[in-house]
Amino acid sequence: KMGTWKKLGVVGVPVSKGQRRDGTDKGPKFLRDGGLLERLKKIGCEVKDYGDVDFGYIDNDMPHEHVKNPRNIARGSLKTADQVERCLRTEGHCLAIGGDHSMAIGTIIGHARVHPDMAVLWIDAHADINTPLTSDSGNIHGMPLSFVAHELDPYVPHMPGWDEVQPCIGLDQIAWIGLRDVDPLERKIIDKFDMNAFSMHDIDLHGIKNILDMALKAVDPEGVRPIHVSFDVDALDPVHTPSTGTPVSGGLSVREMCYIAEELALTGRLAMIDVAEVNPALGDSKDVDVTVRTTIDVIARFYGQRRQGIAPTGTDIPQAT
Ligand code: B3U
Ligand code: MN
Ligand code: MN
Repeated sequence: KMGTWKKLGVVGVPVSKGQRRDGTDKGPKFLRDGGLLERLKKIGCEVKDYGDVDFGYIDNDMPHEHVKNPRNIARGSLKTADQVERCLRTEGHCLAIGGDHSMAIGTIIGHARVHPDMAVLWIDAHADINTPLTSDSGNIHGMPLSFVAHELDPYVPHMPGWDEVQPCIGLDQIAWIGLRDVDPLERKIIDKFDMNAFSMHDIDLHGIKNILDMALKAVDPEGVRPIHVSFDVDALDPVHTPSTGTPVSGGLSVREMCYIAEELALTGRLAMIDVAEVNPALGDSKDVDVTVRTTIDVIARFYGQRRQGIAPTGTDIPQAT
């Protein structure tokens, strides 16, 4: 075991146009103001802040069929990919704080340029694998996986501004944990390609330890691949992360999520973490506070903070004289 990543770069991805509600664009600010970077430094991380990706704004971004904001998302995704690639090449690890989950189009493309063999653990209530043709909502945050997977290329129509957004991973490199709101045609995709989808039902049946083992075995059987965690805070039960756009009851407990984060940290292979769908515009100030605090707590466990405590090196128990 190599231990945990201690050197990392933080990239803010202030995107909100992948879904209908304003506010996720403030996610990076609230996580920073909530003390995320200080917390990581306190647990021994060497943190470089890459700031926020400049999403700019394209006017007259008319929907393509019913898909909303296609040009803004495409351009922002490519900028995100460039920033993530630079961060990974320089720091060796990237923490991307969003932003709605369309952020992962850019983070996965950027990560795949550096580690094309990575394993993606998608921790979410939702599968986010709608294509523009299967999506009911037209919200791109429900589609990111369809744009990055080679096998789905024939199912994804051309959209204006999307020429350079190209698939970069195979479906066998992806596993979900925490699913409980999967659209019928998303299920069709999961079944057709025999994908690695672990729902809350599976967690109830097997327990979180076995499910994490199964998910890792599915995407990384040899235990050698760089790991990309895409963590949608709505994977957690809405009592823990109420300030999010599409809460679904019956989610992961903080304990289950801490277990996942602590175990993944111990692999020593975490290369990139996305944190998506914190929306500080939703709920009252208590809701925002608990959402931000819980999210930062979970993030810290991906970087080595353990519930069992960590003894300092080079400091002994003070002796009474
Ligand atoms: N599957 C639905 C709902 C949804 C997906 N992701 C979130 N909500 N957060 C859709 O719109 O594609
Ligand atoms: Mn999501
Ligand atoms: Mn979700």
